[in-house]
Amino acid sequence: MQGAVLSGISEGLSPVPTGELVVRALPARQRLAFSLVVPTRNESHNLCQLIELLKPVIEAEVGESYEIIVVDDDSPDETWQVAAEMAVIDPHVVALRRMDERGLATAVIRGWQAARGNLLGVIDADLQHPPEITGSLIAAMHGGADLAVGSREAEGGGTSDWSLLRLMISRGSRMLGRMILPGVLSRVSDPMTGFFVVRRTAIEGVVMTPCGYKILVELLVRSRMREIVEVGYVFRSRQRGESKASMKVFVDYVQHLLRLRATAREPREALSKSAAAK
Ligand SMILES: Nc1nc2c(ncn2[C@@H]2O[C@H](COP(=O)(O)OP(=O)(O)OP(=O)(O)O)[C@@H](O)[C@H]2O)c(=O)[nH]1
Ligand SMILES: [Mg+2]
Repeated sequence: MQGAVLSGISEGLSPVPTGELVVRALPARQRLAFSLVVPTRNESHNLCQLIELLKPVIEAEVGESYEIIVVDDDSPDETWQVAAEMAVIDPHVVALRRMDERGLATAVIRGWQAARGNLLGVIDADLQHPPEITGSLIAAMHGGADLAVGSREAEGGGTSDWSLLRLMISRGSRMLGRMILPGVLSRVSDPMTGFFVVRRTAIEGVVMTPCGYKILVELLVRSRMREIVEVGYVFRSRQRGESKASMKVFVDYVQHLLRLRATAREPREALSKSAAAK
């Protein structure tokens, strides 16, 4: 793995990539069909169930050619330990424990940097994203899309039991995003979703600088998405563990939008040094 250093390595844990937030090209012989990143912070009660539900769904689409990469930010409840124990017995599970970095969006990119998949996905650990929809997202990618988005706004989508306040914040965030980045965020009905699959080649070599939670917004601005497909899903209520969503998430989001608007016209393409050297 390029640019990786060993950090917090113990049995079952894999090295955490460091340096710029860029997904590099991989030789074809090393690649898998699909890598799914699960970012975690205090999700020890949800992780095993999630992975058990995901595996048959993914295997129905790609057989054995996949990995599920848990990226935990050194959770006090030791989610990283649960992931590491699974990684020891299951070759499809990869566990990363981040010691020096924090935040959902960077955790996802670190996971993708460690990933070998031609298709790269992300799903929340708390079962709010229905695992079975992962199969529909992969199938949409097999149909040729560059991005398959799990959407709460598309047909069949929705939110289960959100309070009026949460609904208003979510709708307001979407409207704000469309005002600040009109051409980009209107390409999908639910740019705030954290449940999607992207083609590796669409993001290879693109330096990302996300802040906070909203990684899809970053991708829509910086990467090369031709065909985008949406799959409706109902965002379930959290059964176990605590939410990490807060007002700070909203403030980070607004800052992120403004920064993306300032830099969107000059996307920073980082040619992989190794690719350039070849
Ligand atoms: N690695 C990492 N994962 C995080 C961080 N913050 C949240 N997560 C994970 O990202 C996913 C989404 O976070 P949630 O707290 O569920 O956010 P949410 O779904 O908007 O809020 P709820 O509906 O209240 O659950 C979950 O799997 C979290 O464990 C973080 O700082 N680092
Ligand atoms: Mg959640």
